[in-house]
Order: sequence, then C-alpha cells, then structure tokens
Amino acid sequence: MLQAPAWYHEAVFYELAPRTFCDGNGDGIGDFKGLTQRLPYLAELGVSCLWLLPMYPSPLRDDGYDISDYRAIHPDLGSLAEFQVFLRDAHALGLRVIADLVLNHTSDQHPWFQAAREGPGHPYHDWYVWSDDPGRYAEARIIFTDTERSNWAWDDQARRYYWHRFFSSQPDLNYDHPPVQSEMLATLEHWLELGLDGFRVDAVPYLFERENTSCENLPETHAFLRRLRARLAERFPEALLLGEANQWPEDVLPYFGTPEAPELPMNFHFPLMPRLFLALAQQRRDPIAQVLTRTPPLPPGCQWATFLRNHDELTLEMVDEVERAAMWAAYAPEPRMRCNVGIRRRLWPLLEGDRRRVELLHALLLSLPGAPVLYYGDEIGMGDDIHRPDRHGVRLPMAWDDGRNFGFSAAPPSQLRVAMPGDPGPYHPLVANVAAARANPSSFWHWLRERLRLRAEHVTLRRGEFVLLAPENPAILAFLRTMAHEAVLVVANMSPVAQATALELSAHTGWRVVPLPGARPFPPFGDEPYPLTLGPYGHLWLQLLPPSR
Ligand code: TEU
Ligand code: CA
Repeated sequence: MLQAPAWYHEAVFYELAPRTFCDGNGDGIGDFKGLTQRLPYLAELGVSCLWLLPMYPSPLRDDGYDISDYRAIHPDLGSLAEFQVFLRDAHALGLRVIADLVLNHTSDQHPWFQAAREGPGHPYHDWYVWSDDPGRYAEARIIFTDTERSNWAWDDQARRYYWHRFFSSQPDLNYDHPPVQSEMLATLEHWLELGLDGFRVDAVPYLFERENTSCENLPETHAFLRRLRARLAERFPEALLLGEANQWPEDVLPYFGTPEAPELPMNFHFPLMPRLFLALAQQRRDPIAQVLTRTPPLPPGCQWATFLRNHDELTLEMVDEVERAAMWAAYAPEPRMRCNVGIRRRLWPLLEGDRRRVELLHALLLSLPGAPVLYYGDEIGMGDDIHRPDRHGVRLPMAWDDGRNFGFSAAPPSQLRVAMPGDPGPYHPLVANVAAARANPSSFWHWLRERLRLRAEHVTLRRGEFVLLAPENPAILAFLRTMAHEAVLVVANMSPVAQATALELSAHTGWRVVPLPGARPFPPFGDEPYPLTLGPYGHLWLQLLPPSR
C-alpha cells in the first residue's frame, strides 16, 4: 500500500511576513498578536500552511535575512509567548506553520561574528570564512549584482577578508567548521520542539565553498543536507524542509536526494516559475511544456513547491539570454523595475491588472504537479511600489479594509514602520483590501477560494499522474491529471485572442465531461478529437468521469 503522502505534499502554502501582515499592538509594526487575529481569515481563504518570513532578531539590513539571534523572536514582532499563542491558535484552526531559516549566513551584528572579528586566535574566528587573499573562490558568481562587486569584504578589526554571498553585512558561516553544523542542527530542533512544522531553507546551494568551483551545489552541501535530514528523521519525521535552490532543473533534482539518502523532501520549482510568465508574453505553451518535459519525475516522497511570485525579485537567473531579454522587454520596460537579475514587481502590476491572466496563472498553479505557494496580498490584487529600495516595493503592508491605515494598524500613519502605498490607481488599498474583496461575490478573492475548495475536493488535482498533451495549436497548453476513478483535463489559452483546438483523448472515449466549477455537462468524448474553443487567456478544468460512474 502506497504510504500516505506527507501532509506537505498536498498543502497550499501562504507566504507572509509577520512585520507587514497585521499590527496587533498599535505600534505601527505587524506582529504575531496581529497575525493571530487574522488566522480565521487565512483558514476561511482555504490555505493550509503558513510560511513565515524571518521572525528572528535582526538589524533588518536584508529584511530579516540577516539574523543576529537564531533562538529568539524579533522584539518588533512580539514575545516568544505571543509566538507560541500564534502557533497554538494556528494549529487549532488546522493551519500548519513553517518558518524561514537562513543557514548560509548571519548578520554582521551577530555576537558570533563580532567575536570572530577578534582574529584567528579567537574560538569563534573559524565560524566564518576568512582569507588574506580576496582572489579565492574566484569562480563564484555575485548574486546581489546591484550592490556587491565582490564576494569578499575587508574587516578592519580582523585585518582579513570575509566571505559573503549576499550583502557584505551578511557574512557566510563556515560549514567546514563542525561547531557551525552542530549549532545549526540544534537551532532547527529548538524551533521544532516549540511546535513549528518545518522550515523554508534559505539559500541552500551556497553552504560550502571549494576552490575552482562555482561554490554552488557542492557535494559537501548535499552531504550536510543528508546529515540534517537524518538528524530530524528520528524525532521529527513529519517536519518539512522546503529548499530554496534557485538552480537549473538538473541541479535542483539532487536537493531531493534519493530514497536511500534523502535530503530535502520539497524544493521550489524555480525552473518553472519564470516560464509561466514567458509563455504568456510569447503567447505559446512551449516555455512551460519544455521545462515540464525537462523536469524528471521526483523520487518517491518528494514534492515541488510551485509559485508565481514571492518576496524577492522574479528571478531570471536560471533562464537563457534570449528568454531573459524577452522577459525584461515584456515585464520590466523601466530599469527601476529591475533588481539584480530579476524583476521587482508584484503579480497584478506585472500582468497589467488583467484579471484574466491572473486567473489563468492561478488555474495552472493550482492544477500543475506540486504544492502551490501563494504570496500574501495576491488574493486581493495588491500592488507594488518600484520607488522603494531593493525589493521592499513588493513587501507592502496587507490591507484589510478602507479604515485607518486600511486596517493594518491603529497607529498614526506617520508611525508605520512600512508605509502603505500612496499611488492612486487600481491597486490602491482603498480598493484592493480584504473587506472589499470578500464583500464582492465576483471578486478574484472568491474565485480563488472556490478553486482552492475544488482542489481540496479533487484528490486528482493534488495527486493525479501528469500527462502533457500536444495539441496542434501552439497557444494551447493542455494536460491531464489522472487517477483510476477520474481525470481532470486542464486546457489553457496562453494568448490574448480566442483559440480553437481539438484534443486527442482516445483513452477516454465515452467518458463524461463535467466542467469544474459548474454543472452544465459538456458532450462526452467520442472517437473524434475533442473540439474546444477558449476565449482570450481562457482556461478550463474539465472533470472526466468513466462511463460506469
Ligand atoms: O534568496 C536567495 C537567492 O539566491 C536569491 O538570489 C534569489 O535566488 C533571488 O533573489 C530570486 O529569488 C534568499 C531570500 O529569498 C532573499 O530574500 C535573501 O535576500 C537572500 O536569500 C539572502 O538571505
Ligand atoms: Ca506591532
């Protein structure tokens, strides 16, 4: 009997930052008290696992991805007790919670790094990667190309260079030093003992460095992940480790490990994400079909985390030059829209507020193989602000109603740590807020909630075998999710004009066709190719039922 899939295989994730979700104590900063008050909203929407952006003490040079204490909650966000109330209430509502964990580097304000700066004699010096020669690891690419010119930074006190794959205020930990590995393993256990359901493992390809390599995806990194997985397997077999390995498909696969030597049970499907947008821009299915064909089947017990957007730039690191140029042209015509090797825009502005395309991409996100990850605010049509520094423009406060600070905080507007957007327009929180979305039965919010319900109702959409079809019409993406008792046929028109197609489905001759949602049955499948017409950016979920049922 197939082992029942782990809880995370079929979860719908919802990525949020406690700092910008809801302020519970009126100091102008989102916090766990506010997030706790909004848990019923998240349960009502129909998501099943929250992914919290970094919640630890931090000088916030990288919005919390620069951690200065791995075992505490940032005081802005509340006390450990308030975090535990949040976790208890989330679990009571059937919501699981994973937290972002940054293994690769700390803040330069972490006491470990401050001690390490004392120099080679200090016991903490080897917790970081130092060199007298800034030419070491010369083949490692710079990731934050907008701000960093080198992966080495000089430290005046230590009189040596230190290694940093991200901002120079984020020194990399030295995973060749055993106490670092032990401390990080203990940190994971610390939070799991408090009831956390798992982690999103940040920047996992960069943990180790070796000369004459790209310093990404090294065997030593995979060996550490095997050690990490084995360590948790005994006491926390249900704990999720969701890897952020932003790599080409063949380089992401190894992060799942093998059944004999497992690593991370879930990884983000970075290869797919930009190609969903590229297919729209090019009005053809190929970018999606090619990457899905190029993605080998996962080892048993593993699952992709699929997503449209997140708190970072829409990364173009793993597409080729031609694809990147097409994406820049289609989605980032203004240089301000670009950040590093990506596009710092939220979903709705990226798609010009075109609800048809937003629904189309969500219809694919919720029916393609993988566990979908929604980004907070996309459900209410939230906008961005490209005039804010770095990626902050895609991390604005959530808007709950049309009241003071749009329901985010009771503080005076001037006290908000993160200001609400000011630009008038279709995404202004006056119109794009939860209350307005819920009050309008024909809003995208209700459409999304209904699709989440259908996905929860149809195990075929979560676990069905994926079969890609190849209709004549290149603008049409069509695939099946099949199980013995039913199949779901998904058809999508990637173009802005109506398209006709005819699908070869001889294996389903005589099967009944029921649209999801809706009940007006379509004609059953005959021997002929099945004709369908889709409107601009149209899409269908069609339930196929065998004649017997
Ligand atoms: O990003 C890791 C990373 O490699 C980024 O370059 C990412 O691939 C790119 O931004 C597109 O997603 C993680 C966090 O997501 C990011 O917010 C942090 O700034 C970074 O790590 C450093 O902790
Ligand atoms: Ca607060």
